[in-house]
This record gives sequence, C-alpha cells and structure tokens, in this order.
Amino acid sequence: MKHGAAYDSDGVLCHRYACPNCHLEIPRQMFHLPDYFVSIAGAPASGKSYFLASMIWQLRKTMAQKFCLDFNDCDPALNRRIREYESAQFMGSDDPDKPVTIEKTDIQGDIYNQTVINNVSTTLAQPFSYSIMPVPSHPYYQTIKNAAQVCCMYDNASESFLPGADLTSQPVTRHLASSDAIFFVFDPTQDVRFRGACKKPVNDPQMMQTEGVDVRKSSIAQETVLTNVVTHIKKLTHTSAQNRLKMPLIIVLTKYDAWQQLVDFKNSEKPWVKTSNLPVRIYNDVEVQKRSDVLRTLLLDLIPGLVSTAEVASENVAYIAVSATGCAPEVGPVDPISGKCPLVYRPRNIKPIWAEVPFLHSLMMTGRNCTLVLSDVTARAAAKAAAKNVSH
Ligand SMILES: Nc1nc2c(ncn2[C@@H]2O[C@H](COP(=O)(O)OP(=O)(O)OP(=O)(O)O)[C@@H](O)[C@H]2O)c(=O)[nH]1
Ligand SMILES: [Mg+2]
Repeated sequence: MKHGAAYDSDGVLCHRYACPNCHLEIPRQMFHLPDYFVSIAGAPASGKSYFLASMIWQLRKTMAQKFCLDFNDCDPALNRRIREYESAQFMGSDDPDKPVTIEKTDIQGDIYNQTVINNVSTTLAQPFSYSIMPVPSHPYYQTIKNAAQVCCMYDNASESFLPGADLTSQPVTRHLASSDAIFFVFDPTQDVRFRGACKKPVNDPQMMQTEGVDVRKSSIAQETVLTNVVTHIKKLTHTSAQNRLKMPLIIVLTKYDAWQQLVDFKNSEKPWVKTSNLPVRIYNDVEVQKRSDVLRTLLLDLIPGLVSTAEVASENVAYIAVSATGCAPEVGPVDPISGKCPLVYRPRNIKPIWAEVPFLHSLMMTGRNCTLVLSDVTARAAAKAAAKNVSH
C-alpha cells in the first residue's frame, strides 16, 4: 500500500477502484460521497434515452448557472455513452443542421457489462455517475459543502421492463430496488386516448399514421409496463402487495411539445425564482406541484388506470411534463437496410422544456438532499445556519 493505493499482483500501483464482488470499476467519488440512485423506466420508444441526455445536459447548465452547484461526470470514460448522446443532440458533430438520431437502446452492448459472479456469467447495466458539489461562490458554501453527493442513473433498453425480462444471468434492472427515486417515462403520443384528445393538428409523425416512417411503438400498454416495474420492485424489496413503496415515483410525461395543447402551461416559466439578495435561485416546488395536480386531473380523465397504478404503488407520486427536444422530429431519408424513414433532429432546433425538473423535484421529494438545491424552507434554514457560523 502507498498513500492508501494497492499494488496489483505484478507490483504495479493501482489508482482505480473495482467492486470486489463483480470486479467492475467504481468511480473514486463513490467512496467519499453519499450516493443518490435514480432509475429511468418506461415502455419501448417512450423517449427515455433522449430524456436522459437532455436532463444531464440541462443539469450541467442549470446547476451551475442557477444553483451554484457543479454537476459533473465522476469519470467521463464510464459516462461515454451519455456524452455521445449529448454531443449528438446538442452540438452535432460539426454541423448543427445535420440531422442526427439516437438509436434504440440495445439489450446488449456497451451500456452493459459482462462479468462473472459466483462462477455465473452475469450481465449488469452500466451506471452513469455524476458528482454534485457546491461551488465556493455558493452563499452558504461553508454550511453545505458537506452535502456533496454522487448521483447514479441507468438507461435500460425497454425490453428489460417487460414481463419476464429479469433473468438471473441478466439482472439488468435490479437497480430499481436500490433506487432513491423512480422516473417512469410515459409517452402520451403512443396513447390513442391522448392523441384523440388533441383536436388541433400536430406536425409530429408520432401523432399521425404515416406510411413508410419508422415510428417505434410499444406493443404493450404503458400502464402494464408500469405495473410490471412496480411488481418487480416490490418483489426485490420484499414489499407486500398492500404496502406502498417509500421511494418517490415521478411520472414523466414526455414529448410535451406534441401534446401541449391539452394544458395551459407557460413554457418559458421555470420552476425557480430569483431573490433580491442571493446569487442562487430558490426552487419553486409549489409551482411544480400545481402543474402536477393539473396533469393528474388530465390523466385521470384520459388514462385513469395509470394514476391508480402509480398511487397504489408509491406513497409519493408526482406528474411532470417534459420535452427532451422541445420540437417534433423530422422524417429522415430512407434507410436502405430497414427500407423505412427514421425520425431525425437537427441539433440547432433542440430546446428542451423542463428536462431537468424531474431530477430537481426528486431531490425535494426524497427530502434527504434538499440542502443542495434550496427551496423556500431550506433557504431559510441555511441562512440561519450560516448566520450562526458567522457569529461563532
Ligand atoms: N416530439 C418528441 N419526440 C421525442 C422526444 N424525445 C424523443 N422523441 C422521439 O421518440 C422516439 C424514441 O425515443 P428514445 O429516446 O430512443 O426512446 P427509448 O425509450 O429510449 O426507447 P428504447 O431505447 O427502445 O427503450 C425517437 O424517435 C424520438 O424522435 C420529445 O421530447 N419530443
Ligand atoms: Mg433508449
């Protein structure tokens, strides 16, 4: 051992850490900071990958600009896949007008790790981890610097959330049971009741039947996928059928750009407010809750089963509308292999709407991390603690 680092069997000093059980690499920060796990689940093509990339991209920006927090990769190499999604969606490799697309998440490949546990070949999902730390310009830096933490998220292929998918050798969704919060991505454009309720025409191939266009859809009702996810978590956490899960469940209603005519929200309004005397914004959880109530009423009207399934599943449910892209995809040129036209985006047009809000709100709902992003209540507590520090 040298400075706490071990030598390997060839006498080489090791600076990286691995799990003694599965032998996969673990970012260094995981040993120093408390962890916060978020799982993203949903039906096929509900928009999980686009949402994850937009959420991370927005969190990097919003955390720094509005909350004096640094949101950063624990290890860029381990987060490579999300970095690639982010650059495709927001930077375009060289031309912001060149159409891009995020491929369907595969059931195999580089976001899964193949390893051997107890002599059994096992596939594990790759977590993407980010550290959240107050920057020294934070007004309560001295009080909250120890609230830094590591957040882990997963992007599973949706097949993994369908009934019968969690095989012993492929426990790729077991993270659901250890999560602090679950985001269930619900796609209104795939629901015939939602599409029927939108009376004004919408120029999005996902809202109409267009021959030859590659619009992927779930063959199973999204409520059934939610039921399967909840049953799976209850089984893994030994929670009985009549007991509700403690972890918050956020129903993320995606592709809001396509169905926004059904609600009367101001898109430019962000759920954080400026106060005259602080350089950080105060998170407006009351506004998010107000919108959640509106969305709940809408869902109760159109898909009552989704609301009842969610609220029987968890003690703490919120409904948040987001758009990962802020606009509809375009129909790209025909793909010679599939013979169909894929849905594509020009990075220049992508302007996410509320993509980072489910994450910020989950911090409030869990209650455990609310000193990092200040709400009305925690800002007052932090000010009091800071004043006490100064007077000592
Ligand atoms: N209108 C609109 N379409 C979106 C948005 N986000 C994603 N899409 C479309 O939804 C489709 C599916 O998105 P993905 O993110 O690949 O879906 P997924 O849930 O990851 O799918 P799997 O990888 O199969 O699990 C894509 O064709 C996108 O064009 C959005 O915010 N608005
Ligand atoms: Mg995906």
